[in-house]
Amino acid sequence: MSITTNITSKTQYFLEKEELYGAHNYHPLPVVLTKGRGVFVWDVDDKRYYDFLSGYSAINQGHCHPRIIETFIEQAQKLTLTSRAFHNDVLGEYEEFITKFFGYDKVLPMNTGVEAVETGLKLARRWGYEVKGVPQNKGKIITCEQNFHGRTISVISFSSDESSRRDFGPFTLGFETIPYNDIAALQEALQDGNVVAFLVEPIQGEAGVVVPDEGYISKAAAMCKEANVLFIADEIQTGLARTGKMLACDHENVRPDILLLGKALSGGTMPVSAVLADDEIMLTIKPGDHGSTYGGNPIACKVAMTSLQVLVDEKMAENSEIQGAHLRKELLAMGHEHISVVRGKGLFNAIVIEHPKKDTAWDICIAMKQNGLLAKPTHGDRIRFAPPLLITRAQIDECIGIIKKSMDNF
Ligand code: IF1
Repeated sequence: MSITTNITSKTQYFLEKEELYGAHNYHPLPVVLTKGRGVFVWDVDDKRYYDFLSGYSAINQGHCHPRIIETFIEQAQKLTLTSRAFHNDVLGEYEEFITKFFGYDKVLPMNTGVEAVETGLKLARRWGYEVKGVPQNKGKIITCEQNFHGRTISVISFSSDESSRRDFGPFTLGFETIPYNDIAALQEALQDGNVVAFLVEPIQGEAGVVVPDEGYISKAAAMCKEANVLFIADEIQTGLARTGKMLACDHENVRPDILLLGKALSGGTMPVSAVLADDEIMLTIKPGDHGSTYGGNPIACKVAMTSLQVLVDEKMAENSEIQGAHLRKELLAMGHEHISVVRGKGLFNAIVIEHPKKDTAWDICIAMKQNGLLAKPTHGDRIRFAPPLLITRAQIDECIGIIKKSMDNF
């Protein structure tokens, strides 16, 4: 890539190790981090940065949140894993906590986000056959173009991203992809009586924080209800206060039939995901039908409870709403000739860079790095701005200064 200046020999040392011994499945910014606290991370040369990615929204509560870390350590010293072959004295308490928190009958605990997605898809199919009465193996799930739901073979089967799919076939059947934010396309797709579910991100993250028209999510949910089709919301990235409400679906008062959570459910400490649904759906899965070794482990359960409680106690949804609006206002006020779009909700935001040179978004991210702010480009021309949700107005203003200074060279 074009500019990779100021890389110290210490940084170089770690970059080389990864290059030599790690699979080349990522192209990270050339910064090596060693410490994090709140909205800040530090590199191996002790340079401090604002984190404007927040571990793809896993760090909503801020790096190394003291209460989350304390909970983690306390449980780690007591009991870490029982597997689900035996009961433990934390799982039930957590299940009660999270189901009451979000208002569902039941929860199914998993680890990574994509496992929650796979679980949601399995539940929808099972419900389709056992409750809706769809003929065996005819169940169909509707998904959206430009979606991102993870990287298993089934989930990439309905991806429209060529690099995620290339040479990974053959793919899983039973998915139909329609344009996002297109109510007419959904109406059409719902005509098929074998449709069991509609899987959607309330705001598309990987696509570059694509916010659908107001009313899209509520109309889509209502149409699914009408057609006896499950509305599955992937809130793995949009949920947990990121967009200014506890769930992005809350902006339109929608209660998904199946709710998928991950990432910030552990405040960035370990993979913790969850699938929430009511009994009619959840009880179609019987003992032995589905699960995972680590799903519902005592550390995960304790950490998830604290992570959710911290969001509430520290009013992170409210702060996300306020600081996000301020950030977008200031980005727009900058009126920079190379920023063609500013969009987002709460602290889930992106700008689109318009510049004759192809790698400009990457180069801007390198410049922001030199100036003390970390963000990552996607799709070549988009940069996501998603800091931890405890960021203050003064810090946002300082970051606006960094962004402006970094962009002024282009
Ligand atoms: C990568 C994006 C973010 C997600 C939604 C499920 C998952 C994700 C809505 C799967 C994961 C990640 C994973 C990371 C990059 C990333 C990402 F740019 F690709 F879209 F966050 F913005 N549903 N998102 O966003 O969760 O299994 O990873 O825990 O794969 O490189 P996971």
